[in-house]
Amino acid sequence: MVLQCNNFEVIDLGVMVPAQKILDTAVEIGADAIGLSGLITPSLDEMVNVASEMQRRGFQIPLLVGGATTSRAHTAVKVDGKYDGPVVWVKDASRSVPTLAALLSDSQRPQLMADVKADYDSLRERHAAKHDRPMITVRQARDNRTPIDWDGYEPAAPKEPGIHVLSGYDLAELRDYIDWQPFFNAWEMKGKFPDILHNPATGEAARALYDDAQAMLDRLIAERWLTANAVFGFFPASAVGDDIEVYVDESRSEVLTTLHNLRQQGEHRDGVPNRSLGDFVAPRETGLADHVGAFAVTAGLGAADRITAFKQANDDYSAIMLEALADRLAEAFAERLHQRVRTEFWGHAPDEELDNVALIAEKYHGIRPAPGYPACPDHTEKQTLWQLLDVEAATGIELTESMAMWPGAAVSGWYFSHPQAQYFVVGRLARDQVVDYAERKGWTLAEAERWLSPNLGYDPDD
Ligand code: B12
Repeated sequence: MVLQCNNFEVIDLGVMVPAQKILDTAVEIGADAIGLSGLITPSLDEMVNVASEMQRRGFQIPLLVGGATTSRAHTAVKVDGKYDGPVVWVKDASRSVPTLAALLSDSQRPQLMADVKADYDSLRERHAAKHDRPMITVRQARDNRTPIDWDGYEPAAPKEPGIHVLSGYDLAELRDYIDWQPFFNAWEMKGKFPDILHNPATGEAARALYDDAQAMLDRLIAERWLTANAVFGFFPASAVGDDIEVYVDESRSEVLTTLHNLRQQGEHRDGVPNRSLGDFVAPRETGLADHVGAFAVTAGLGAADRITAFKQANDDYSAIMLEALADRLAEAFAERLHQRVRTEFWGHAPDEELDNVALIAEKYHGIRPAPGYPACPDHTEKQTLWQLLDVEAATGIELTESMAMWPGAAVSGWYFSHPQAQYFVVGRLARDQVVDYAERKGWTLAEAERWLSPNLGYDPDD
């Protein structure tokens, strides 16, 4: 949109577009440049594939890379080497105009590419040095697990066990749970909410945006533009090593499925554990009757058609606004549902009373990590979640081949109730853990290295 506003003609091919279609279209229309955007890490691999295909087919035009999950480092290390033409990571949409203008100008391109090359060379060097940082073996990491005293611990039994579906959830209720900070981030407005509304420099623009958002929320709730659905459930479970066994029923005699977890392997200071999500469920040998929860929510059903309609009417502003609000409502739904899970459905914190500020600051017991987030970076665990809750049939949320959810305004994850459960970053993995993980998942090592590629602490080609 920013490029279009600056007189570039942009052909938007949409989401989840195969490399072949992108490249065929580029040839067909004589494109001057190709741009790729990535939200979650599996799309990073696809970018590498597109770059390789551009090389194979003899392209020479620039390839621009952007989106939340991309980085200069990834572009330098993984994408740049695959294609001899210019490959440039663009920090945000506003940078796309000067960057593309320079790339298409014979006089400016050499300087830009010299700067990019120097920058990427130094990033590649730094990346290689990162592999030298000390790591411990997976066995040592397991010996340094989160210290939880299971003696005398009484896991909370879910008040309402089994699987629950909530269809057509009340959007007016979810509105109060919106975290407005990411909304302003999405519009690239810098500053903290709610102070941003009163900032002398940007307050007026921020207030106008906020007012427009409230007006659209009023309409979309009254006219039922969006449908919010959720499915969630609680299952008898035990930790076995780093993994979590989920049982068919409370007799715990038959395993229904296994949730696979990764463990931090960086060398930590004394007293700092090497965490894994498996630490937060009672180990099988304790004999404790613990549970784990799973959920998937969306507030985006119905959004796509309306967004297309806004775009067709050349109302890009409303299109972005609706998308941003659907995303906020999905996140608000995840927050509200987790609150209800803690106080009602699982009920491990029945007396909790927190306002929205305290909820956003996560001042509660228990966590809801989502596959793809730093504590559980393996996106493929969503497949297990989809099977466990029959997510698509229950809610209409589809899981694509590259582990994205459709509609886009969707969140899925796990519930842990232990008071010591906390978020953390798994970070880099050594080969011993990847080999072990591949075995547990029934993958080849190459498959494991592909799905875990953003976390590898070594070069698989070495
Ligand atoms: C908003 C958000 C969401 C929203 C909306 C998602 C959506 N449909 O867009 C919700 C709450 C629904 C969500 C859900 C999920 N999310 Co999310 N989400 C974010 C968040 C907070 C912001 C992303 C965003 O929209 N930014 C605003 C936009 C405008 O910025 P942007 O994407 O960076 O793009 C700008 C530039 O990069 C540039 N740009 C973008 N593309 C291109 C392309 C070109 C060619 C150019 C020139 C420029 C350019 O222009 C844009 C404007 O300046 C990020 C964290 C973060 N701070 O980035 C996590 C993040 C992207 N999410 C993440 C994850 C894991 C998920 C989930 C998988 C979690 C889950 N299991 O439920 C789901 C996946 C949803 C799906 N549909 O599959 C991870 C991804 C990391 C990873 N390992 O894959 C992130 C990075 C969080 C994190 N730190 O772990 N998410």
